Amino acid sequence: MVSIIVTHKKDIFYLRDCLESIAEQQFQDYETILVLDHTEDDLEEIIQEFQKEAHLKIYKLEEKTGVSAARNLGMDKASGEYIYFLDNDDYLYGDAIKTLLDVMDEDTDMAYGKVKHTWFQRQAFNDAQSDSENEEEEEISKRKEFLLSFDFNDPLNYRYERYRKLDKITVLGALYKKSLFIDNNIRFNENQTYFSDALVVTSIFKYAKKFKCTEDALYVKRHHNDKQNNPAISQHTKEETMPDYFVAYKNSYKMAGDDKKLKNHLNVILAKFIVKEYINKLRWSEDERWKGEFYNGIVEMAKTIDKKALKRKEFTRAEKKMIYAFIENDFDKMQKKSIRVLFHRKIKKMFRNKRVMYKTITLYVFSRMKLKENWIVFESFMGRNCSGQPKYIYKYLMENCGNKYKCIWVVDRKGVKIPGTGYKKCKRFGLRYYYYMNRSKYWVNNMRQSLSIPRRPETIMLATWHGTPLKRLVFDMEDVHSANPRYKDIVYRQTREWDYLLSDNPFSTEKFQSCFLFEREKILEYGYPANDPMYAPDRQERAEKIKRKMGIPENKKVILYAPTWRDDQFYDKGQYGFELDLDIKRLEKEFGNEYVLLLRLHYLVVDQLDLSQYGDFTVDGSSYDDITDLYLISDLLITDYSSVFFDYANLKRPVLYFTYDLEKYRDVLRGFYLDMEKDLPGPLLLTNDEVVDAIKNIDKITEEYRDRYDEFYNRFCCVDDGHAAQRVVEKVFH
Ligand code: C2G
Repeated sequence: MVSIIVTHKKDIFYLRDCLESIAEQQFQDYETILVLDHTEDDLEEIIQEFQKEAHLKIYKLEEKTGVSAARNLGMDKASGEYIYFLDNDDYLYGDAIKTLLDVMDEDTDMAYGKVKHTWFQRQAFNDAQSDSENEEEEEISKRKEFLLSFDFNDPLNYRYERYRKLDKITVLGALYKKSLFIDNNIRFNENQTYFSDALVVTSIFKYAKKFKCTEDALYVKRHHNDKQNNPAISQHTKEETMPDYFVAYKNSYKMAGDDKKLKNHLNVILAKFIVKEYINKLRWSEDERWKGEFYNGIVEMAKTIDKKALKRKEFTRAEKKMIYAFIENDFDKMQKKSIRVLFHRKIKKMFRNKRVMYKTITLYVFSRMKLKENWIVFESFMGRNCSGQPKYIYKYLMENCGNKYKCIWVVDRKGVKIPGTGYKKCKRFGLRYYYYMNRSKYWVNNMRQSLSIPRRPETIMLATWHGTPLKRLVFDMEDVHSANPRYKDIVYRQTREWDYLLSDNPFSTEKFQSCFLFEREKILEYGYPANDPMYAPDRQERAEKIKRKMGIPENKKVILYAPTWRDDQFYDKGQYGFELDLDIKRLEKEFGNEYVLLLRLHYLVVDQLDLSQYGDFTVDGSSYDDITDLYLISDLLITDYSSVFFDYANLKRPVLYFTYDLEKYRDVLRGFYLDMEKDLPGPLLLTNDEVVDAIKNIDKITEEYRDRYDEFYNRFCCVDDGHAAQRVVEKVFH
């Protein structure tokens, strides 16, 4: 009854989710037409696996290539009464097909579901979706109300929201009667690589007599978050796609015929393209075609614009004038108007957004001042404290270089303590921050720097990073579950600004190259300055002093619990929650006489722990600025997937892993570089019982893990020797 048309060229990794989602449809009267477009993937295994389950029928493109040709072939081969297009990197949620069929009746030509965008693989999406379904109920009913206010017999009304940009128009997410395509000879233009959906959708809008829609049939459209290695079609450059843009627009316009409403929509799409996208290309692109060939192409299309179609609130007066200049084919006027539009926008943005204002001031004022050769800006953990590698590099400079350097610390609030004297502080993203950053020759940062600071060519950035990676990072991650979806792209741009990257061991050196797509020559495998104190001759006395300062009795041993953050427990961008699974009451009962428990949550976790109920047994270490101090005073570390244990191992003290959510963390959220079961210097403990047991038998465990610990130490702590800061300073600062 239904033919699901899936086209495949590459990305076998994504295809599994796609086919699985089809196989799990309860509705069984369908076929999956899988059209292979000269793929180099070895699909034998996956085809065998899904042959029956997903009712596969395989066809190959012979002479032709491209999504359009593949979809056309799929339509030719489809035997169903209905067709549904599904890209090989997307998937269905729940019983999408049946849900669509249920709303169809005799004379309905198509039924729209909802297209939902995601950066997640299917399992994570499903989890998140079912979690949010209950919570969102209220919102859903509101949306439904809104939808119901539309005239359902007019497809454009419902689709209007999505019918705004040519590259947003899609045939996906809807079930069509095949006869709609055949009777009206609707096919994808095989000469087009991009935007071939536009003409098809315009034709559908023109010919479909009756349509239905349901919010409950979800098509999940997956973004590719790895623009560098694996670009999706929509991530190709504008310059590449422009020729197809013209073809798609013109053909769609022609197809609209005398349908005024459709024509108006197309006009608005073009006008928006001019004032939102073309204008930036004209201003910033070095490609001359934006002033020649592409300009002419747009003029050609703009001739059809009906000025009345623009009479909406969507365009400002200046924008309209710019569009009119296109209609009149007056390049000079258009350019002048475009400058005005951009100027208005910039001013508006500056008053709305302080950072834009400061950036502009930096560009026009600060960057014209002289560069300060001896200024160094330090930032650790986004200004949260003075710790990590930046702190120990700074300390070394203070102790060994006299007044040669002026050090500036970036802080995110008042009260961040900085050791020593003679330093300056500036608030992160304040005007002085822009000033110091722009004028200083050196930047030292243990995380990724903000891209909003205009950087001079002479600036030298030392990226120290903040740990040997256990969890897969950036380009080694297949999926990104963190809150910012443009993650990979942003990291790529940030890491291009790094002149040096510090590494603690050969393992990190190797991983940093792949996870940041980073050059070996710029990596300094010098060890971590923050680990220097662990080799200091006076480390014992230091530890006693810190213990006293924190009010921990001398006769008590210290268990440091330092877990990491969880990608799926977030409130907002960069703000994570934490659910404490460790049974503190129980630990207190068992070990209260001998130990104190020092709790240290990750810096991304904003939850505060209320420890008042545990009395003296617990000590709150979360707000303590420097974790190196906490390492020094603890006798035992409990962690999970945090890279703290790589640093801690320098002390050769026991480490336990409380990995109650190992499977989820490894398989869904992140994935690891190491084999957690084989490579770690301590046992994985899944329950509180096991934790209690392990602490009781800590001497036995130490004995058991001695060889593994030595191996681990030799592999990961082999560079640290107490002199990392010195090596770094001698290399980087001249
Ligand atoms: N950290 C801390 N307290 C914790 C956990 C971590 O102070 N409870 C600090 C430590 O300095 C640690 C660093 O943050 O070395 C990194 O911690 P991870 O938990 O490993 O987390 P993440 O920030 O994701 O960094 O290559 C390293 C990775 O990027 C991991």
